[in-house]
Amino acid sequence: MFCNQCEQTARSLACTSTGTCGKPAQVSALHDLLTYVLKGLALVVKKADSVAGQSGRSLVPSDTHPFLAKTLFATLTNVNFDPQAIAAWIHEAVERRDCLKTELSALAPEIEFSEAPLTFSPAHDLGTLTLQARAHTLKKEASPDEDIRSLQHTVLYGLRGLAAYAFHAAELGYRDPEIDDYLVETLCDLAHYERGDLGVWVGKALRLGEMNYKTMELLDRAHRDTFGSPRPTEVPLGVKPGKCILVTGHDLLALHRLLEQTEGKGITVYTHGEMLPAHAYPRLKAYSHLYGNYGSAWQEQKREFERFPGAILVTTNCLQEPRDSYLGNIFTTAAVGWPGVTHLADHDFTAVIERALALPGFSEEVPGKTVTVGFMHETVLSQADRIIDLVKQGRIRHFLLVGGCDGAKPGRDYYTRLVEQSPADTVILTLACGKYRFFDRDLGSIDGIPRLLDVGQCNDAYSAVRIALALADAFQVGVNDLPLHLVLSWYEQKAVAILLTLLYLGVKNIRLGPTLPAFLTPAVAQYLVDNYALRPISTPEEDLAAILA
Ligand code: SF4
Ligand code: SF3
Repeated sequence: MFCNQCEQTARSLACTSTGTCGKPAQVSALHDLLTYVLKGLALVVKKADSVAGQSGRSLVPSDTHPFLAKTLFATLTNVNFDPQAIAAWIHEAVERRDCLKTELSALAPEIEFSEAPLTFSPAHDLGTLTLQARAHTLKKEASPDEDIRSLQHTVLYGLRGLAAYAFHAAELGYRDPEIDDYLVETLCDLAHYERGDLGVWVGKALRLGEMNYKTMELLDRAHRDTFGSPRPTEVPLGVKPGKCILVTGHDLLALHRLLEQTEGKGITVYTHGEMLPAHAYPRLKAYSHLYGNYGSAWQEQKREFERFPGAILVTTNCLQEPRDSYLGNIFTTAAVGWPGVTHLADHDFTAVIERALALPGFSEEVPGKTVTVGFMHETVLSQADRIIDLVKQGRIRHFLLVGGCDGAKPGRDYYTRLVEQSPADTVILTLACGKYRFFDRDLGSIDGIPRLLDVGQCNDAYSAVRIALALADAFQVGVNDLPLHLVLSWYEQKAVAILLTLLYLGVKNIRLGPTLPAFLTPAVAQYLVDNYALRPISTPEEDLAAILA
């Protein structure tokens, strides 16, 4: 086993026996094999596209790209641990590949299918399939040059993150042919890992950042068109008596379908983790049984799920191994899976609802604080004139974007301390699950503008970028000349995609923690330091002093 794609990789090098995330070696091997056969599917899609270009008829079924997106998403950290589910996708990818090969051969017999991922034949039993997988690990299917391999893995991990956004957008009916083509193109590039020098792969990493920006923009549009533009909304953190369902993850459509199916059933729906910003969307908050937020970030789930007296629906990352105490209460959907946990397809949530009705629910009201969510780009930019005036008057001196993933490492309290120590003339924009470290702090406001603005999920990083670019425009300066500093925390591969987007946009001086990615070799990391002044976090005191200087 070799996996180094996330921040909690063993010894900050790689997980080589079992994942710190709980991913067994077999599942890791199957993730790698799935990636390999997806490259094979992409290679034949590319050939089919070139023939279609000549004949004017597309041979590629329209659900191919969403399939690529969903299955790449399944290999992201803490998404799918179910060997049977992954094996089924490996077989489906090969079936799709072979159907397309047959059609293509009939139309253009001169086309050759000699590249290795185009001829690979998967075994039907799981044991042999796992043995086959060992020949196609991510390390073997990449350049022998460690710096080029580092960039190829950066592109692959970024692609997994981008695929998550593309999957959510496609579910809502939003596709962009450029993004679909990009998924195929990049998988083909990764299949031809022997091609291209260091400079070429740096270019591909930045191209990923560009396409991730477009994908996040598409998802932002899909969310706003489908659920309405987010508005500041107060969310209770307490609970009320009654039957209940907890929904975690990022998938707003799954939440919407659950709200439709639970309407009038006497069940209260709570959000957890990255689902918190859902409360800001008018067409979601219109459901009166969507009540509040329970718990915090993903790494606290075992304790929080154990105490929750209802059913739990996991719509995306980050899933941890369920404890026996709530194994019967938890359900997965879409790309998520855990062996032994009931998986619900096609947004049919009957089983979750039945389980919620069978469980006791909360017996009494527990009052709690409230937090305000919904400061996505439209809301913040509707206040742009006031914000600009406050900056000109010197009442807002700094903007800090303190956002990104949460995780289990003790060093992550850096972010809490940074926020707590930031001066009163600082506005803090935050997003993603890392905000749970400080999301309920009362930081006050500056002339009615709250000092802590929740921009949403990691999926809403587009909003933060839009806000930064609009402020730069208003002050007629470059984004690096704004009194804005980015202090980011990363854990999984959506954060990798977002980081590449920021680099593509030319954003410099980003502080990244708790550690730099293990998949960056010293030479690649140095390239980022030299060209983007990317640096690891140090201490809140030191970093704040440097930022505010
Ligand atoms: Fe290790 Fe992270 Fe890979 Fe899990 S996803 S096996 S923790 S590197
Ligand atoms: Fe969090 Fe898993 Fe990344 Fe969406 S839920 S930010 S870590």
